[in-house]
Amino acid sequence: ENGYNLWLRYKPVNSTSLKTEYRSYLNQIYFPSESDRLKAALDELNLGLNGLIGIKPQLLVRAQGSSVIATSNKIGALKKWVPDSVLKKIGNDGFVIKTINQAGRNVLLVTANSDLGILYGTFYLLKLMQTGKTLSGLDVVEYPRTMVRVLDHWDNPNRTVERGYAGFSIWNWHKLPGYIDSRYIDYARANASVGINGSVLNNVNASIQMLTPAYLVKIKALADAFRPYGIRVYLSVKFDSPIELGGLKTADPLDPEVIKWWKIKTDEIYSYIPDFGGFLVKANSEGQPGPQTYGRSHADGANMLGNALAPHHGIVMWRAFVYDDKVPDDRAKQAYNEFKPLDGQFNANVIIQVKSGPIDFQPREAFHPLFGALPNTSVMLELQLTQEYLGFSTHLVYEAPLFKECMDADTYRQGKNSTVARILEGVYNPKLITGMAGVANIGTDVNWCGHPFAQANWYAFGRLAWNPQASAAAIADDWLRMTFSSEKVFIDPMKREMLQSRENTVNYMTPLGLHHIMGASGHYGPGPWTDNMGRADWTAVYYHKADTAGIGFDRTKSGSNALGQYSPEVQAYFGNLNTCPDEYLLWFHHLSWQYKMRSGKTLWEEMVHHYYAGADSVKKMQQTWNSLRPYVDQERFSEVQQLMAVQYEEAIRWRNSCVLYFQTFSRQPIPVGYDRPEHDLAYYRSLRYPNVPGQGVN
Ligand code: BDP
Repeated sequence: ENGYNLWLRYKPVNSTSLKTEYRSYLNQIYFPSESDRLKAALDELNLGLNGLIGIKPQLLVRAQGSSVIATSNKIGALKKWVPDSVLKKIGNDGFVIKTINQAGRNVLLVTANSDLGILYGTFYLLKLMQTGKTLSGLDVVEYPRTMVRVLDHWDNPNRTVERGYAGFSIWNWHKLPGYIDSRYIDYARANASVGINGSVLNNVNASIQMLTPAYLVKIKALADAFRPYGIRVYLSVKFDSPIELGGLKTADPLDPEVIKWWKIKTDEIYSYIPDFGGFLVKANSEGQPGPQTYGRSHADGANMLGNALAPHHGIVMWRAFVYDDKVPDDRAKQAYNEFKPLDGQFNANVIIQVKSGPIDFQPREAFHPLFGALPNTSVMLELQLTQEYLGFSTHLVYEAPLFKECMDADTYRQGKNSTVARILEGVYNPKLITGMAGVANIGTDVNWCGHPFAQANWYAFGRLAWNPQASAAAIADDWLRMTFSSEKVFIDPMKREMLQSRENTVNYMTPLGLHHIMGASGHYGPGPWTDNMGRADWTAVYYHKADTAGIGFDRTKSGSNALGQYSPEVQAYFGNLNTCPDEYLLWFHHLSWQYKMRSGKTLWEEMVHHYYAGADSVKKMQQTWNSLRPYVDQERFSEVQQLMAVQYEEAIRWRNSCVLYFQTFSRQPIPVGYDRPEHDLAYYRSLRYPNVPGQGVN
């Protein structure tokens, strides 16, 4: 196995009793499939059942037999089992799966309001069988808690991928529109299986080429291929397109010519793609043009595009990832400062896309202060699946715990328990659009994501966008069963490793709240010494602020007071050294090397301890993996084994580099009991990574 089939492998069910049960339900089914979407669902069911239990079900012409899979207007007498209140609750995308005992006979019912709901319900049913669940006594009511569930591809027209570590872009622009690679269909299947309903095809550092007719026909071809799977396409657009593409003198969002240009361009896009999703915009950030270039606000810019999209029901996803080194303030504060005053000024079809933390997808950040601070504005969460700051596709890092840490954070903006997740679900303002975006980790590698375990991050993103309350452990459990094996002796230890993997990486990279100390530009290995990047906020020293007195970024009142952007409860929690968790210590505080930690160790000793524990835990993970050889196919076993060996080497390198570098400030010995680094600091500083993939703008 090479990993191509992701979590949709449909391997034969081992248990005889389950096999018998599944067959008894699914031998004969009523599954009307007059639309492309329903055909896609039925094809998937056939594929799955063939693999899982070796049958091709007989299709009935009426709502009878032991399985009925149809929209609620086609289920005849079974309708009485599905109250209108439930149908209302599941909305357009949800579904119901119920085992009904009717006149002594069990009937499996999958129903929904729409064909899309049936597609999602079919994937759910297949998941139940893939994970070895009984189909008896089911009473499932599922519906997504967010509306816009999109992957953001940072793919360029030349097929390079910014921060992409899985080969080249899967969009073969040259062969489109004539050639539809079967990979596009498998991509759409995988997305639909977890409820992802949109795909932003190109990099936020956008090329204007995407808006040219030559590309629009290609984009239309992708949109047509994805449509049966409920996936809409979106485009990242460059704010200056009216100048660069349209030949206008300005891109001022209030200029009538500019307004007209975008309206005509938008209408043109919809003439190709009637269900086009809308635009994603990175404006006035990292050199990208934006409305501020013309003295206008983010709201002016976003609303202008929103007006062009509104007649077609499209949306604007406007990114809050803005910072400017000309602003003489903590980078962590800038997005809040720019967006908070604009609350309530955005059009109804504009949603602000906010990264999990205020810096940039670090292994650990405090949650972004904009969550909860914009009660009258639609806000979506942007997560990064591609492991830009997490060891690329060589390190095994299951990101769901990182995502959950942000989503479970309590903003206190609407009282206790107003978590980021609840804000994302639109609990506090039902008028708003809701959504989640994941920066994709997908490329041309045969296993899609570069590392066999990186697929889990794509999977987990979809599951969490569907239900932000889902647990990282339950998602890992399902993914492992479907991707590798359902054997308990495999699942238990490997799930533990997955759940621990992010913390391991934090430990050997950025423990105790450290951040942004990776190698310059490439963002792969350690670079705590980086101090010369042309602008301070791209260096490492800006963030760790180590000196002989201590280390850490003081974001309390005595420092940048970024903490002041949170609710009073959160300020009190992080601001007080008695309550601030160790994990966030140096994110918010600058402390002396002698500072006494809860463990009784000094800060220096504690830091060293974390670096060593992080590297050791990778060794332990290798041992676990080696012990699981009997449960994994040879090819993937060996791939993961090799990658873990690289990860271990890298973890040691991170550890030694950081410990030796910070030691130049702490002037303390490495405590006894820890191995001495093999080389001196000069050696680690001299190391280079040639040909780092996925280079970006900074
Ligand atoms: C950073 C990346 C950069 C992206 C930027 C963004 O280093 O390549 O362009 O984020 O999100 O993480 O726009």
